[in-house]
Amino acid sequence: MSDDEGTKAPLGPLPRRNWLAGAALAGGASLLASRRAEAAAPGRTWERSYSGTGSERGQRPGEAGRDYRPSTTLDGATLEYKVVDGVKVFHLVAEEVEHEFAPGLRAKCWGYNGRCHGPTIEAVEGDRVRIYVTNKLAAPTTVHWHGVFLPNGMDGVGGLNQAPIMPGETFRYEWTFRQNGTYMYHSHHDEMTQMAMGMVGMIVVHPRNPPASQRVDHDFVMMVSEWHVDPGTARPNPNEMTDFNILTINAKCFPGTSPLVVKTGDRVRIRIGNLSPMDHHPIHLHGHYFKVVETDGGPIPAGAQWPETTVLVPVGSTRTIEFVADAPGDWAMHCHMSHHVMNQMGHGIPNMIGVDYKGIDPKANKVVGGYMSMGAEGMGDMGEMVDPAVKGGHKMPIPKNSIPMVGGVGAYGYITMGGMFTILKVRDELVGEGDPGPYKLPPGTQSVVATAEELQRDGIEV
Ligand SMILES: [Cu+2]
Repeated sequence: MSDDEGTKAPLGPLPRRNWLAGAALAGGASLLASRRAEAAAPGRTWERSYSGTGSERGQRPGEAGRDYRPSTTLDGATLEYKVVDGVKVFHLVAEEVEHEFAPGLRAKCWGYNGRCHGPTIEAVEGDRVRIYVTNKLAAPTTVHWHGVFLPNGMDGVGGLNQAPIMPGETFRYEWTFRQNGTYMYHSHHDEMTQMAMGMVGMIVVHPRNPPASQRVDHDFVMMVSEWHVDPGTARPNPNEMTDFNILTINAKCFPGTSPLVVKTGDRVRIRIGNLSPMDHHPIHLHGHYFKVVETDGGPIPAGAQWPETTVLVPVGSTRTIEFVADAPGDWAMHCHMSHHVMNQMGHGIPNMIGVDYKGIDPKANKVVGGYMSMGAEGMGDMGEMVDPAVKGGHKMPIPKNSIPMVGGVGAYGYITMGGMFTILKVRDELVGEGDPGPYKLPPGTQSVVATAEELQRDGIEV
């Protein structure tokens, strides 16, 4: 099948692989076929991407409820659209945004449509989309549609595929989605600055008429990222290469992240994208195993999926995981890099573990007023130093516009994690929307201090 034929071919509901088989039949002498012949290894095939054929008509615009179950971007939003002559029309506005990472920590970021990150763009395979991008920043910008098969001139790389969108200008992007899956969009002009300032977002493309096996009860969308905001300052520092001090899920750091609330037995999909400047993130889920079912390159055949509890999401990739939430409780979900589950204030401090600093503080205070040594038993108590919810309240002054290094208040004490951390809340019954509060543990199922009788019974000497 030539590209030309591709532009004329109606987009049917054929799954990708069937479509490819059809393409191979239609063009027996094609490059595709000759490449197949070269592929000597059994089971190995060459497949085409679909970019470069931009003028095909779209199908009937997919409708939420009828053609797909909408996804959920916690702490974010889904971009609205209208249908004009059978085309879904979206409008992204690049602009500066006052953003709150967590209560007490705000910064002037760059994003889209009044939020950071930008809203999730949601569509259905076969939809024709027209996306206007208005630049209200002081700097030029473009938008690249990561992972999407589209004509080269719509790919959004500033200078390479298009002129930059100058401040005040509005550009039009247009294509027909010829794939379903999880993709991303981001600035592709002065990427180092603009992505570090927050100019990223997710794209969800649902299959048309998915089989029952692909239907889920929850379809969550998560963009993970990392930032450097010096305590007391008001803007992310895009020049940072290594020392990120705000690690986020949908641009929120714990305790600012909203929990994922589901019912026992629900089928759950989580689409995770990573557009951090520098780091890959191994995202770990407690209490369940999941399967990685797709990347931004396409679906993973069922026979090639394997069980995991941690999925590494490299920079510039998406990983979609699916599982059955069959274990009631409050389950942690977080990046497993331990420096990625902390907030500001965990940087540039001396290692004081094991140091007996009694006697240091009075002497130091004569030279540096208000000096306080910390960290002799680690960093677990750092959050309590400033959280007014903790008995004793503010024990230590912190710079304006900054938050403690770790965590928030849990049902049983301080949660010594921050940053890229959230909670999967699985409940047998759900009343209303939103956070159901802490899980009530069934009696006798919680780890508690061992009794003398237990220790004696089991011959444990302490
Ligand atoms: Cu991480």
